[in-house]
Amino acid sequence: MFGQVTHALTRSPGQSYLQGLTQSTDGPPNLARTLQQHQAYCQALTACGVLVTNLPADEAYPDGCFIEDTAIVTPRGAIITRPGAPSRSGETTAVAAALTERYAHIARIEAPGTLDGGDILETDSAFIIGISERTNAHGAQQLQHLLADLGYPSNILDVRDCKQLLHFKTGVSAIAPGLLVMAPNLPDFPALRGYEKITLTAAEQYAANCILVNGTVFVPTGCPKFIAALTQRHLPFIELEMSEFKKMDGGLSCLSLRVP
Ligand code: CIR
Repeated sequence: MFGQVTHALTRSPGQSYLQGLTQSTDGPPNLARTLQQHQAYCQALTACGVLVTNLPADEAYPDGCFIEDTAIVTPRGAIITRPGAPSRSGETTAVAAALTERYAHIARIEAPGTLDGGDILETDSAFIIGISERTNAHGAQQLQHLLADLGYPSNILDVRDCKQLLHFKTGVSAIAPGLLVMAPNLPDFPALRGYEKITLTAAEQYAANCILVNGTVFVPTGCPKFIAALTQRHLPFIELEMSEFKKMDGGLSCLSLRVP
């Protein structure tokens, strides 16, 4: 079943969270609220039947809670990434150790490739890999080969001209078989044709990064038009306050590695 999740890895934000990378102009995050929002996110996963393993914070990695960027996990194997931001490269060590308990074989993106999990969209029929400021062509091609070894088709596209996108999935998510939710200005990429699309308003475009967990769509608060579109399609949803993660350019997908 598409969007099925049995187990998720998350990582607590640490005291150093405020020193993380961001281009947001929303101001500095409040650490207490960040921890509350992270806890609510983990509780929502649990409420949807997911077994959550929360890794402890490592103060050396202010962006460590955005754990999605460190690995690609599939039912057939896991791939450790090589994050494009130098300050984040060491985040993979603890994640690789945690995944070793679950996967017999773990592949890796190697230099000169760089790749962030936030650039990898998994739909019900394919993986779509975005080349961004974080994921380069080497990384994208390596991942395409590694996914092919596991029997998964994939496409590569380039989002570097989309200046408002940190990662490909900042602008698009798959929320049901054949259904995408998209930011308003995303180009008409051939790889995205053939999907039904919910196109968000500019005011709600932060919700273009959302996740499907065992039939429930996780949505950031403050998106009534998106909620109306989900309701019209009889898609269950949970709203989560994400203000303190938005301030650090993070969204709902970034906070977990979801193992099918
Ligand atoms: C960063 O700039 O790397 C973090 N502050 C935010 C990462 C968000 N990750 C994601 O969208 N997958």
